[in-house]
Parts: sequence; structure tokens; C-alpha cells
Amino acid sequence: MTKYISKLLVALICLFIFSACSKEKSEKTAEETAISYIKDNFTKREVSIAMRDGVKLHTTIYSPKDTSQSYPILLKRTPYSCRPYGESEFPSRLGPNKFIMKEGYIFVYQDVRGRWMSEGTYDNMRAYIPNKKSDQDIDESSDTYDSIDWLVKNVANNNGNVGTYGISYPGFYSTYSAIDAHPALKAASPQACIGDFFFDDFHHNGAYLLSYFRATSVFGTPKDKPVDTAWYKTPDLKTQDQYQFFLDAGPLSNLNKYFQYESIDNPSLRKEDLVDDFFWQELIDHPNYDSVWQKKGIIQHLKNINPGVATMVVGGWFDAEDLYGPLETYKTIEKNNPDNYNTLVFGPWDHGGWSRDRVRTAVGNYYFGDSISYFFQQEIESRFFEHFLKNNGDQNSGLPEAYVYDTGKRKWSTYDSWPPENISRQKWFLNTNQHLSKFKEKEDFISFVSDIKRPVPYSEDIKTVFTPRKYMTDDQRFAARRPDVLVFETDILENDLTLAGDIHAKLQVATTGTDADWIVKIIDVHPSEMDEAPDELQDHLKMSNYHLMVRSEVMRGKFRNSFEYPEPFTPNKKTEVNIKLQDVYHTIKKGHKLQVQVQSTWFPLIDLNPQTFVPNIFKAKESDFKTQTHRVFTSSYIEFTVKNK
Ligand code: PG9
Repeated sequence: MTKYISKLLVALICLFIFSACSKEKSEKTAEETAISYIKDNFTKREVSIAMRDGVKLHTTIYSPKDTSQSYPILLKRTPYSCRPYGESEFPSRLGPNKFIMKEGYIFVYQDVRGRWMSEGTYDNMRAYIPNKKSDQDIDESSDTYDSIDWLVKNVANNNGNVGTYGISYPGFYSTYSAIDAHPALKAASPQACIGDFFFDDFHHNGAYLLSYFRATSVFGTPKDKPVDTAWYKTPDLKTQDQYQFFLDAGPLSNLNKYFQYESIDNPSLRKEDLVDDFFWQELIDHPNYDSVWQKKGIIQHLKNINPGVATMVVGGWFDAEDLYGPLETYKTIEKNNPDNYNTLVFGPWDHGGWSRDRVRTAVGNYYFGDSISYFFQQEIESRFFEHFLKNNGDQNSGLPEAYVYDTGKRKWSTYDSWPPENISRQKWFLNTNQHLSKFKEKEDFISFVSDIKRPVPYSEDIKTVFTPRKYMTDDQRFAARRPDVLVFETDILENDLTLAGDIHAKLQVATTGTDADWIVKIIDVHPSEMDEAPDELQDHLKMSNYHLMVRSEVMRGKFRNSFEYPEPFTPNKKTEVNIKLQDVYHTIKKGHKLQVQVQSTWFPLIDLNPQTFVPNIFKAKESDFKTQTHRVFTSSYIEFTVKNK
């Protein structure tokens, strides 16, 4: 018998190794096939385009070998590299999706100023200069204009029309392209586009996203010449338990040593307070929403967009990195340029999920369906560029104003506006006995101890991240069962409740301290009897009583009245704290419950608030950090945007 079992084991191990190798071989073959297709059908040209101030930007051009017709140019400007470099090296995909790659376009990639093979000095979210006085007044708008001008004059077989696109930082550059746009620019698709670093990515309402710690060096390590390999290193925390690492690290200033680059290898060079990373230094020097951050925000400049530039803003309802950006970009263009073609697409995706070549769409534990991304790529994104870069480009693209996915019903809707018409505002009050109801049941408060030595984890995952991604759909039961997380929940809903738009938390709070963070989470509680995971949800998880987080947001209390001029709390004084939570489109179905959680730590997604008012938390001392007792009054309520039947 033993002999038989050992033979079976050997056979199983061999089978496993064979299948792993064949899977890897098949993926490699697929990539090799894709590269061969591009090599066979495109020529590659690398040029350095001189900007008006003389700085040269590295630009890579992939042109169809078929020269029997002319093609539009699709341009992506990026801080993340145009690689592969070298005219004999080809990537495995071109353009925003694999379908449009075969539709006849010239694909152009550009290292933005100061990044990779381009010359010049990088500036995070470089501020727009409205009234440029000389060729030395440069920004990403002028760099895009100069680049497009060169391309349409020097690239063979182009049809004179240019589109820009990009996800995240490249999405920010696509937004920028529409400002003082070159006349050849006919379409821009900013996707998960950064709007403002005080509300996207590195900060949320004044709280620093400690979960972005390792991403900082990518954008702050000095570079003195064009390079085709990474010149930065992301800090090695030497553990996957980032919660414990950052808890043990203590005040943020203890992390400066990770940004003293020459000292990482030579600790003797360690200078206590100075760092080499210009972005970490910028974060330290500007803890409030001062003129430095204000100038960098792009949203304020989205007026007078040329009507000849059609815009399609794309985002994911569960994007952990950039939600403020795409929503504010779309809404601000819509408000300031009502006659422009400006549309919105928001689906059940995490950061950039819509662009993946993948059948299955899931965010973390939560599965939404198959071919949702392919539907977007083929029926929405490719149609947008085909219409505006090849056809007559009139307002009749055949696409709706808003293509939005209901993440509760798990299906698309189209509307003539976003938010949709026929909506109303509904208030739900935070009552004692954990009840969420449409009225305040009695004047009271709930108190909890906010222990900075045992902060509420933002996720149950033990994983050190580069940036936060999957927590946006995490099950929140782990938090609901902590005494420092207040839970308020409706009775089982007798009818569907469709949330369609932004959410406003109007809290009345008090603290024994002089500062505090306030976090609000909106949760869809699934029925307990879902004891099997229905096929439309994850098959390895039981969705019984799953507490799906639909939206969440933090307000650093010192910024409750002004992001530029922070204010302390008066201990034990009832104080108003209002938090805007970004838009959702989610039906909490009949039989489910709507739940709200309120807490004051969210670690290490965001850094710890000392709970003592200090001018700059990046310079707070160990002694500033104090456990405090907070109170939430039952006059607090959450105001939802609800889609009427
Ligand atoms: N907005 C994303 C990001 C910016 C900065 C640091 C880390 C991530 C992005 O561009 O992907």
C-alpha cells in the first residue's frame, strides 16, 4: 500500500510540475505571439522631441507597416517609462486595449519631462501656468502641445487627428492635454486620472496615506540624466506585516531614514532630519492644503476646454487610488463646458481594472462577472476613439452621457446625466442600539476609546503593499466586532435601495483630545442565508452575512473647517465634522441591510493621528500620541443620493 501511495504522490508531483511549466510556457507563448504580431505589423521609431524651452522628451512611435492609408495618433504620456527602449525591442501590447491595437492607429508613448529617457526636471503634478509669458514658462499642457505639433508634422501617414489616453498619472497627463489643446487634439480619455494629490493617492482630506509609503521614492528620487533603467529603489520593510512595522516605527519622522539615499548603504551618513527624496520632503514641508498643493491641482483649470476636444472620463467604483480625480474631472468639465462632448464611464473595477486583458472581473473577494472589461474596451473605449479620430467626430457617437455599472445589481445602466435625474437626498440617523433609521430616535451619544497602540486595521490582509488596492470590497465583519468601531444598521430592507451619487456624513462628535480622525464606511450586509456562494460571487468564499464595503472616507478632524488652516478640537465639546464620500452606484437589494461604521483609526492605510493637535504630524513626537475617548452623538446622520423608482 505504501509503495502504491508513494508512486501516486510522485505521479501527482510530476503532473503538478508539468502543468505549472505548461501554464508558464503558454503564457510565455502568448506574450511571444503578441510581440511577434506587433513586430510583423508595426515599425518602431524613437525620437527626442524638443520642447519650446529646448528640453528634449523621449518619444516612441509605433506606425502600421501598411502605408496604404493614413491613421490617427493615439498618444500616452507617462512617468512610468516608454519601455522597451531600443528600436529592435517591441512590447506585447500597444494602445489602451488589444482590440483597438488592430484597428489602424499610430501609437505614441512619451517619457514626460524629467522621467526616464527624457531630459529636464520632474515635478510631481507640475502646476499649470495659465498666462505663459515666455518659452521658459512650461508645463504639461505646453509639453503636450509641442509634442503633438511635432508629431502631426513629422510622422508619416498620420491623418491629422490625435487622441490622448492614460490611467492614473498618465490619466492626469491626458486631462492636461485638453487644456490649451493643440488643434489636432480631437479626443482625450483621462482614466482614473489624478485630480489633486491632497484628495487622491497620497492624502485623503488631509490624512496622509501611509500605505503609499513605498511608492514615494518612485516620484522623489533625484535623477540627473536620461536613464533607461530605474534609478529609484522602493524601501524594503523586511516584513509582510506592514501593520506591525508601521506601529513599531512610531512617529512619521522615524521613517525619514528611508529617504536618505546615500545613508541607506552608509548609516554613518545619516542626517537626522534632512532627506534626499524631494517628494518625501515636499510631503513633510506641506502638511496642509497650502499654495503648493493648491497650485498642483488640475481640477481648477478645467474651464474653457476647446469644444473640438471630446472627453471620456473613466473610473472604477472600487478604485483605491484615484476616485476624486475622475469624478471631479468629469463633473468640472461638465459644469464649465456644458456644450462640450464630455462623458463618464464608471464600472465595477479597481484601479485600472477596465484595461486588463482578463475575462473575470473581481475586486478582492468580490466577483462581478465575466467580459465586463472586454465590453468596455470593445463597445465603449474603441468606439469613442473610432468616432472622434476617424469619423466625423460629431456629438452623435452613439455612446451615452453616462455608462455606469450598478455594483449591487451587477449590471450596466446608461443615463443622460451623472448623477442621474430623478434622485433625492435621504438622511439616515446614527442611533444608539446600533440602529440606522430615517429619524433620530433620541438625543444621546455613543463613546469609544481610540487606542493608538491598537489602531483599527484597514484590512485583515497581512501584506506590505506598494499602494492600497483590494481593500475597497473587503468584508468589514472583522471591524464590526471591535469596540472602537461603531456600527449602525437598518432592519432588513423590504425594497431595493439604489444609491446613485455622492454621500455626505454629517457627524456631531466630541473627543477628550484636541485632534482626531473620523472614518465612515458604507456597507452592504448580505443575507445570512447565503450559505453557499451563489455562482455570481466568489466560489471560494461563503457570502453568508458578507459585509461588503461599498464606500469609505476619512476626514482628519483638524481640517474639518479648512484644509488650508487646521484647527484643534476643544476637548469634550460637541463639534460638527462633515465628510464627503465619493459617488457610488450601488443597489442594496431587498433582503440586505444598509450598515454604517464609524471609527477613528484606519491603519496603516492612513497614518496615526496623535489625537493631540500638532501643526505638522510629520514632525510629531512620540509624546504627542495619546489614547483618547471619542463620542458620536445621535444627531449625526448620513445623507445619501438615492435613485427614485
Ligand atoms: N495615481 C497612481 C499613483 C500615483 C502616485 C503614487 C502611486 C500611485 C498611479 O499613477 O498609478
